[in-house]
Amino acid sequence: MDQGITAFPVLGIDAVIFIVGNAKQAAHYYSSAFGMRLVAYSGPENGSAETASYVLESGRARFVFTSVIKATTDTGAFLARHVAEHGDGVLDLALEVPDARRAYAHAVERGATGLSAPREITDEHGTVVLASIAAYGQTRHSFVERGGYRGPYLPGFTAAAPIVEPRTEGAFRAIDHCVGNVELGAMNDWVDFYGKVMDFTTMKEFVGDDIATEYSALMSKVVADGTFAVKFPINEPAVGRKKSQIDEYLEFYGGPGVQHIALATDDIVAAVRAMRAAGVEFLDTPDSYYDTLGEWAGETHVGVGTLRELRILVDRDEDGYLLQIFTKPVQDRPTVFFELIERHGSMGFGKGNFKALFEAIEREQARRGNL
Ligand code: TYF
Ligand code: FE
Repeated sequence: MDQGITAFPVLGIDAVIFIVGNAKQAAHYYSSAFGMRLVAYSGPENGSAETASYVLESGRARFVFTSVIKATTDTGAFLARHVAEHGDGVLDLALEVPDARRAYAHAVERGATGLSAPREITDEHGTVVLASIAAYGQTRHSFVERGGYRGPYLPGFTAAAPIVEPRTEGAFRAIDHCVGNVELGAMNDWVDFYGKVMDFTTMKEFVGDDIATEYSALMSKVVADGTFAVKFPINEPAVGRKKSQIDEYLEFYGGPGVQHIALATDDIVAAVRAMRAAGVEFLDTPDSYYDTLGEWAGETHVGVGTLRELRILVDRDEDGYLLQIFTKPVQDRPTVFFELIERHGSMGFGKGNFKALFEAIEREQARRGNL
Protein backbone atom coordinates (compact mmCIF):
# COMPACT_ATOMS: atom_id res chain seq x y z
CA MET A 1 0.00 0.00 0.00
CA ASP A 2 1.18 3.51 -0.75
CA GLN A 3 1.76 5.01 2.69
CA GLY A 4 0.80 8.41 1.31
CA ILE A 5 -2.80 7.30 0.95
CA THR A 6 -3.11 5.04 3.97
CA ALA A 7 -6.27 5.73 5.93
CA PHE A 8 -4.20 5.76 9.10
CA PRO A 9 -0.93 7.70 8.76
CA VAL A 10 1.36 7.63 11.84
CA LEU A 11 4.53 9.64 12.37
CA GLY A 12 6.04 7.42 15.08
CA ILE A 13 5.84 6.55 18.76
CA ASP A 14 5.18 9.77 20.64
CA ALA A 15 5.95 8.36 24.09
CA VAL A 16 5.79 5.26 26.25
CA ILE A 17 3.80 6.17 29.36
CA PHE A 18 4.59 4.16 32.49
CA ILE A 19 2.48 4.22 35.64
CA VAL A 20 4.78 3.50 38.57
CA GLY A 21 4.76 3.49 42.36
CA ASN A 22 7.45 6.16 42.64
CA ALA A 23 8.00 8.28 39.54
CA LYS A 24 10.62 10.44 41.26
CA GLN A 25 12.88 7.42 41.78
CA ALA A 26 12.06 5.97 38.33
CA ALA A 27 13.17 9.27 36.76
CA HIS A 28 16.44 8.93 38.68
CA TYR A 29 16.97 5.31 37.54
CA TYR A 30 16.33 6.05 33.86
CA SER A 31 18.64 9.07 34.14
CA SER A 32 21.53 7.47 36.01
CA ALA A 33 21.30 3.89 34.73
CA PHE A 34 19.84 4.32 31.21
CA GLY A 35 21.52 7.68 30.57
CA MET A 36 18.30 9.49 29.63
CA ARG A 37 17.63 13.19 30.08
CA LEU A 38 14.83 14.64 32.19
CA VAL A 39 13.21 17.33 30.04
CA ALA A 40 9.79 18.06 31.53
CA TYR A 41 7.81 17.74 34.73
CA SER A 42 4.24 18.05 35.91
CA GLY A 43 3.24 17.94 39.59
CA PRO A 44 1.87 19.93 42.51
CA GLU A 45 4.35 22.75 41.87
CA ASN A 46 2.79 23.51 38.48
CA GLY A 47 -0.84 22.69 38.98
CA SER A 48 -1.13 18.88 39.05
CA ALA A 49 -2.08 18.03 42.64
CA GLU A 50 -3.07 14.44 41.92
CA THR A 51 -0.14 13.04 39.94
CA ALA A 52 3.55 13.66 39.33
CA SER A 53 4.96 12.98 35.85
CA TYR A 54 8.58 13.02 34.65
CA VAL A 55 9.42 13.08 30.92
CA LEU A 56 12.78 11.60 29.88
CA GLU A 57 14.33 11.51 26.43
CA SER A 58 17.25 9.99 24.58
CA GLY A 59 17.34 10.77 20.88
CA ARG A 60 13.74 10.46 19.68
CA ALA A 61 12.87 7.96 22.45
CA ARG A 62 10.56 9.50 25.03
CA PHE A 63 9.41 7.89 28.29
CA VAL A 64 6.92 9.39 30.74
CA PHE A 65 6.77 8.13 34.35
CA THR A 66 3.65 8.98 36.32
CA SER A 67 2.73 8.21 39.89
CA VAL A 68 -0.24 9.13 42.05
CA ILE A 69 0.33 11.60 44.87
CA LYS A 70 -3.21 11.68 46.20
CA ALA A 71 -6.16 10.27 44.31
CA THR A 72 -9.01 12.77 44.32
CA THR A 73 -10.74 12.05 40.97
CA ASP A 74 -11.66 8.94 38.99
CA THR A 75 -8.44 9.32 36.99
CA GLY A 76 -6.31 9.27 40.14
CA ALA A 77 -8.21 6.27 41.47
CA PHE A 78 -7.77 4.46 38.15
CA LEU A 79 -4.01 5.10 38.13
CA ALA A 80 -3.67 3.99 41.76
CA ARG A 81 -5.53 0.78 40.91
CA HIS A 82 -3.31 0.29 37.84
CA VAL A 83 -0.20 0.22 40.03
CA ALA A 84 -1.89 -2.01 42.62
CA GLU A 85 -2.93 -4.54 39.98
CA HIS A 86 0.02 -4.50 37.59
CA GLY A 87 2.95 -3.06 39.51
CA ASP A 88 5.10 -0.65 37.52
CA GLY A 89 4.00 -1.01 33.91
CA VAL A 90 3.05 0.65 30.65
CA LEU A 91 -0.38 2.28 30.43
CA ASP A 92 -0.05 3.92 27.04
CA LEU A 93 1.91 3.43 23.82
CA ALA A 94 1.17 6.91 22.49
CA LEU A 95 1.38 7.42 18.72
CA GLU A 96 2.16 10.69 17.05
CA VAL A 97 -0.29 11.26 14.20
CA PRO A 98 -0.78 14.18 11.78
CA ASP A 99 -4.51 14.38 12.59
CA ALA A 100 -5.75 12.97 15.92
CA ARG A 101 -9.43 13.61 15.18
CA ARG A 102 -9.21 11.68 11.94
CA ALA A 103 -7.17 8.86 13.55
CA TYR A 104 -9.70 8.50 16.36
CA ALA A 105 -12.71 8.59 14.03
CA HIS A 106 -11.12 5.98 11.77
CA ALA A 107 -10.16 3.68 14.66
CA VAL A 108 -13.57 3.81 16.33
CA GLU A 109 -15.36 3.32 13.02
CA ARG A 110 -13.24 0.18 12.50
CA GLY A 111 -14.30 -1.21 15.88
CA ALA A 112 -11.79 0.16 18.40
CA THR A 113 -13.11 1.12 21.84
CA GLY A 114 -12.80 4.88 22.35
CA LEU A 115 -11.47 5.86 25.80
CA SER A 116 -11.31 9.60 25.31
CA ALA A 117 -12.70 11.56 22.39
CA PRO A 118 -10.43 14.11 20.69
CA ARG A 119 -9.78 17.19 22.82
CA GLU A 120 -7.75 20.27 22.03
CA ILE A 121 -5.38 21.64 24.67
CA THR A 122 -3.62 24.98 24.35
CA ASP A 123 -0.97 26.80 26.34
CA GLU A 124 1.55 29.54 25.57
CA HIS A 125 3.60 27.06 23.45
CA GLY A 126 0.78 26.13 21.09
CA THR A 127 -1.97 23.57 20.67
CA VAL A 128 -2.12 19.77 20.75
CA VAL A 129 -5.02 17.42 20.05
CA LEU A 130 -5.23 14.20 22.11
CA ALA A 131 -7.51 11.15 21.90
CA SER A 132 -7.20 7.53 23.12
CA ILE A 133 -8.43 4.06 22.28
CA ALA A 134 -8.18 0.75 24.15
CA ALA A 135 -5.70 -1.98 23.20
CA TYR A 136 -4.82 -5.32 24.92
CA GLY A 137 -5.47 -5.61 28.67
CA GLN A 138 -5.53 -2.15 30.21
CA THR A 139 -3.05 -0.85 27.65
CA ARG A 140 -4.16 2.06 25.48
CA HIS A 141 -3.01 4.06 22.48
CA SER A 142 -3.24 7.79 22.67
CA PHE A 143 -3.16 9.70 19.40
CA VAL A 144 -1.06 12.83 19.76
CA GLU A 145 -1.27 15.60 17.17
CA ARG A 146 1.44 18.08 18.11
CA GLY A 147 1.59 20.08 14.88
CA GLY A 148 3.68 23.12 15.65
CA TYR A 149 3.56 22.70 19.44
CA ARG A 150 6.81 24.05 20.89
CA GLY A 151 6.56 23.19 24.60
CA PRO A 152 8.81 20.61 26.33
CA TYR A 153 6.11 17.87 26.14
CA LEU A 154 2.40 18.69 26.47
CA PRO A 155 0.43 21.57 27.99
CA GLY A 156 0.62 21.24 31.79
CA PHE A 157 4.32 20.33 31.70
CA THR A 158 7.17 22.70 32.41
CA ALA A 159 10.75 22.28 31.27
CA ALA A 160 13.04 20.50 33.73
CA ALA A 161 16.82 20.22 33.96
CA PRO A 162 18.60 16.83 33.75
CA ILE A 163 18.96 14.94 37.05
CA VAL A 164 22.48 13.77 36.17
CA GLU A 165 24.61 14.51 33.14
CA PRO A 166 22.95 12.46 30.34
CA ARG A 167 25.02 9.88 28.51
CA THR A 168 26.15 10.92 25.06
CA GLU A 169 28.19 7.87 24.04
CA GLY A 170 25.90 4.90 23.47
CA ALA A 171 22.82 7.04 23.84
CA PHE A 172 19.58 5.81 22.31
CA ARG A 173 18.37 6.89 18.91
CA ALA A 174 14.67 6.00 19.10
CA ILE A 175 12.19 3.36 20.18
CA ASP A 176 12.65 0.44 17.78
CA HIS A 177 9.63 -1.67 18.79
CA CYS A 178 7.20 -2.29 21.67
CA VAL A 179 6.07 -5.83 22.43
CA GLY A 180 2.73 -6.89 23.91
CA ASN A 181 1.91 -10.15 25.70
CA VAL A 182 -1.66 -11.37 25.23
CA GLU A 183 -3.57 -14.44 26.37
CA LEU A 184 -3.43 -17.87 24.75
CA GLY A 185 -5.35 -17.80 21.47
CA ALA A 186 -5.55 -13.99 21.29
CA MET A 187 -2.46 -13.19 19.17
CA ASN A 188 -4.23 -13.40 15.82
CA ASP A 189 -7.15 -11.32 17.09
CA TRP A 190 -4.74 -8.52 18.04
CA VAL A 191 -2.87 -8.81 14.74
CA ASP A 192 -6.28 -8.42 13.03
CA PHE A 193 -7.10 -5.48 15.33
CA TYR A 194 -4.01 -3.51 14.22
CA GLY A 195 -4.71 -4.41 10.60
CA LYS A 196 -8.33 -3.30 10.74
CA VAL A 197 -8.08 -0.32 13.09
CA MET A 198 -4.70 1.16 12.06
CA ASP A 199 -4.04 -0.34 8.60
CA PHE A 200 -0.90 -2.04 10.01
CA THR A 201 0.53 -4.96 8.05
CA THR A 202 2.11 -8.17 9.34
CA MET A 203 5.89 -8.40 8.94
CA LYS A 204 7.44 -11.61 7.69
CA GLU A 205 9.34 -12.56 10.83
CA PHE A 206 7.28 -14.57 13.26
CA VAL A 207 7.71 -17.24 15.89
CA GLY A 208 5.58 -20.14 14.74
CA ASP A 209 4.89 -23.66 15.87
CA ASP A 210 8.39 -24.90 15.09
CA ILE A 211 10.17 -22.50 17.42
CA ALA A 212 7.31 -22.59 19.94
CA THR A 213 7.44 -26.33 20.55
CA GLU A 214 11.21 -26.58 20.23
CA TYR A 215 12.20 -23.99 22.81
CA SER A 216 10.41 -20.65 23.07
CA ALA A 217 7.00 -21.63 24.51
CA LEU A 218 5.56 -18.58 22.77
CA MET A 219 4.07 -17.58 19.44
CA SER A 220 4.73 -14.15 18.02
CA LYS A 221 3.76 -12.00 15.04
CA VAL A 222 4.86 -8.47 14.24
CA VAL A 223 2.59 -5.70 12.95
CA ALA A 224 3.91 -2.39 11.61
CA ASP A 225 2.69 0.77 9.96
CA GLY A 226 3.49 1.29 6.28
CA THR A 227 6.70 3.20 7.02
CA PHE A 228 7.96 0.77 9.74
CA ALA A 229 8.20 3.71 12.14
CA VAL A 230 6.00 1.76 14.56
CA LYS A 231 6.57 -1.97 15.05
CA PHE A 232 4.48 -3.99 17.52
CA PRO A 233 5.33 -7.68 18.02
CA ILE A 234 2.48 -9.54 19.76
CA ASN A 235 3.27 -12.66 21.82
CA GLU A 236 0.97 -15.34 23.17
CA PRO A 237 1.94 -18.34 25.30
CA ALA A 238 2.44 -21.72 23.64
CA VAL A 239 2.15 -25.06 25.34
CA GLY A 240 5.74 -26.26 25.47
CA ARG A 241 7.94 -28.46 27.60
CA LYS A 242 7.98 -25.91 30.39
CA LYS A 243 5.85 -23.07 31.74
CA SER A 244 5.79 -20.31 29.14
CA GLN A 245 7.52 -17.04 30.03
CA ILE A 246 4.36 -15.39 28.65
CA ASP A 247 2.23 -17.21 31.24
CA GLU A 248 4.65 -16.06 33.93
CA TYR A 249 4.21 -12.48 32.70
CA LEU A 250 0.40 -12.72 32.52
CA GLU A 251 0.28 -14.15 36.05
CA PHE A 252 2.50 -11.49 37.60
CA TYR A 253 1.26 -8.51 35.55
CA GLY A 254 -2.34 -9.51 36.16
CA GLY A 255 -3.29 -9.82 32.50
CA PRO A 256 -2.09 -8.71 29.07
CA GLY A 257 0.32 -5.81 28.79
CA VAL A 258 3.57 -4.47 27.40
CA GLN A 259 6.41 -6.97 27.79
CA HIS A 260 9.46 -5.19 26.41
CA ILE A 261 10.52 -1.94 24.84
CA ALA A 262 13.41 -2.12 22.37
CA LEU A 263 15.66 0.93 22.23
CA ALA A 264 17.67 1.57 19.06
CA THR A 265 21.26 2.69 19.54
CA ASP A 266 24.14 3.45 17.17
CA ASP A 267 26.67 2.18 19.72
CA ILE A 268 25.42 -0.82 21.66
CA VAL A 269 28.90 -1.54 23.03
CA ALA A 270 29.15 1.86 24.74
CA ALA A 271 25.52 1.64 25.88
CA VAL A 272 25.94 -1.79 27.47
CA ARG A 273 29.25 -0.84 29.11
CA ALA A 274 27.71 2.28 30.67
CA MET A 275 24.53 0.52 31.76
CA ARG A 276 26.42 -2.44 33.27
CA ALA A 277 28.68 0.01 35.14
CA ALA A 278 25.52 1.68 36.50
CA GLY A 279 24.17 -1.66 37.76
CA VAL A 280 21.67 -2.64 35.03
CA GLU A 281 21.37 -6.43 34.85
CA PHE A 282 21.32 -8.16 31.46
CA LEU A 283 20.39 -11.72 30.55
CA ASP A 284 23.43 -13.94 30.43
CA THR A 285 24.39 -15.84 27.29
CA PRO A 286 26.49 -19.01 27.57
CA ASP A 287 30.10 -18.90 26.43
CA SER A 288 29.36 -21.63 23.87
CA TYR A 289 27.20 -19.15 21.91
CA TYR A 290 30.35 -17.17 21.08
CA ASP A 291 32.40 -20.26 20.21
CA THR A 292 30.29 -20.90 17.09
CA LEU A 293 29.05 -17.35 16.43
CA GLY A 294 31.39 -16.56 13.52
CA GLU A 295 30.32 -19.71 11.64
CA TRP A 296 26.76 -18.55 11.09
CA ALA A 297 26.68 -14.83 11.90
CA GLY A 298 29.91 -13.90 10.15
CA GLU A 299 31.88 -10.78 10.97
CA THR A 300 30.43 -7.62 12.47
CA HIS A 301 32.11 -4.29 13.11
CA VAL A 302 32.46 -5.39 16.76
CA GLY A 303 34.96 -8.18 17.49
CA VAL A 304 33.70 -11.45 18.99
CA GLY A 305 35.88 -10.76 22.06
CA THR A 306 33.89 -7.64 22.90
CA LEU A 307 30.55 -9.31 22.11
CA ARG A 308 31.51 -12.20 24.41
CA GLU A 309 32.67 -9.86 27.18
CA LEU A 310 29.41 -7.90 27.14
CA ARG A 311 27.06 -10.83 26.26
CA ILE A 312 25.73 -9.05 23.15
CA LEU A 313 23.84 -11.23 20.63
CA VAL A 314 24.20 -11.08 16.82
CA ASP A 315 21.74 -12.02 14.10
CA ARG A 316 22.11 -11.88 10.35
CA ASP A 317 19.69 -12.20 7.43
CA GLU A 318 19.73 -11.38 3.72
CA ASP A 319 19.50 -7.63 4.44
CA GLY A 320 22.33 -7.34 6.95
CA TYR A 321 22.92 -7.88 10.65
CA LEU A 322 21.79 -6.63 14.04
CA LEU A 323 23.28 -6.61 17.53
CA GLN A 324 20.92 -6.99 20.50
CA ILE A 325 20.83 -7.64 24.23
CA PHE A 326 18.03 -7.96 26.79
CA THR A 327 17.88 -6.66 30.35
CA LYS A 328 16.40 -8.70 33.16
CA PRO A 329 13.00 -7.41 34.35
CA VAL A 330 13.53 -3.91 35.76
CA GLN A 331 11.11 -4.23 38.69
CA ASP A 332 10.51 -6.92 41.33
CA ARG A 333 7.70 -8.48 39.31
CA PRO A 334 8.99 -10.61 36.38
CA THR A 335 7.20 -8.39 33.88
CA VAL A 336 8.62 -5.44 31.90
CA PHE A 337 12.16 -5.52 30.49
CA PHE A 338 14.17 -3.69 27.82
CA GLU A 339 16.11 -4.62 24.71
CA LEU A 340 18.94 -2.63 23.14
CA ILE A 341 19.27 -3.07 19.38
CA GLU A 342 21.81 -1.79 16.86
CA ARG A 343 20.71 -2.45 13.29
CA HIS A 344 23.05 -2.74 10.33
CA GLY A 345 20.61 -3.49 7.51
CA SER A 346 18.59 -6.25 9.13
CA MET A 347 14.92 -5.45 9.70
CA GLY A 348 14.45 -8.62 11.79
CA PHE A 349 13.99 -9.18 15.50
CA GLY A 350 16.78 -11.66 16.23
CA LYS A 351 15.25 -14.93 15.10
CA GLY A 352 18.68 -16.57 14.90
CA ASN A 353 19.10 -15.91 18.62
CA PHE A 354 15.76 -17.30 19.75
CA LYS A 355 17.24 -20.56 21.04
CA ALA A 356 20.02 -18.89 23.07
CA LEU A 357 17.64 -16.13 24.20
CA PHE A 358 14.78 -18.33 25.34
CA GLU A 359 17.15 -20.68 27.16
CA ALA A 360 18.54 -17.65 29.04
CA ILE A 361 15.01 -16.49 29.89
CA GLU A 362 14.14 -19.98 31.17
CA ARG A 363 17.21 -20.01 33.42
CA GLU A 364 15.96 -16.78 34.99
CA GLN A 365 12.41 -18.19 35.31
CA ALA A 366 13.87 -21.22 37.12
CA ARG A 367 15.81 -18.96 39.50
CA ARG A 368 12.51 -17.25 40.38
CA GLY A 369 10.85 -20.65 40.92
CA ASN A 370 8.38 -20.06 38.08
CA LEU A 371 9.32 -22.85 35.68
O1 TYF B 1 10.70 -8.38 19.90
C1 TYF B 1 10.97 -9.49 19.50
O2 TYF B 1 10.19 -10.14 18.83
C2 TYF B 1 12.32 -10.06 19.80
C3 TYF B 1 12.24 -11.48 20.24
O3 TYF B 1 10.16 -12.79 25.21
C4 TYF B 1 11.66 -11.73 21.56
O4 TYF B 1 12.97 -9.25 20.72
C5 TYF B 1 10.39 -12.23 21.66
C6 TYF B 1 9.88 -12.59 22.89
C7 TYF B 1 10.64 -12.41 24.03
C8 TYF B 1 11.89 -11.87 23.94
C9 TYF B 1 12.38 -11.53 22.70
FE1 FE C 1 12.31 -7.34 20.74
